[in-house]
Amino acid sequence: MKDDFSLRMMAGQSGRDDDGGTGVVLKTRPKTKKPSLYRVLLLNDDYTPMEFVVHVLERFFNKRMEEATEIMLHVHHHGVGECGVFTYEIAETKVTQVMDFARKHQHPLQCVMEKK
Ligand code: TYC
Repeated sequence: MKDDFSLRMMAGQSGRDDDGGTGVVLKTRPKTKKPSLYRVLLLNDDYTPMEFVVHVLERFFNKRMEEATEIMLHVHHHGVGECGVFTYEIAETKVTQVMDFARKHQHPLQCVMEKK
């Protein structure tokens, strides 16, 4: 197993003068790459009660009643709406939690995720 120092050297992250000899020292930094983000969306349907959707937004997306109601009405009128933006694993967990909760209450509510 390579140690952190060896891995940094192999990745060109020595922190030494790297500019090819002009005398200007530009330090290289270990790369920290931002995770991809995913929107979690609710889809409209004709049967799920509005109050249930508001409750889902409060319970799983930490929305206050006012914002939850706005999002629910947006979905009701436009067919789809954003509940939040998360990293892959969190988004996947939210989708599973909402789908399990809707199924348990026998509502056809659909929740999906899409890459930003
Ligand atoms: N259209 C539903 C109704 O009239 C309400 C609803 C809103 C359902 C948002 C799903 O994601 C949804 N009862």
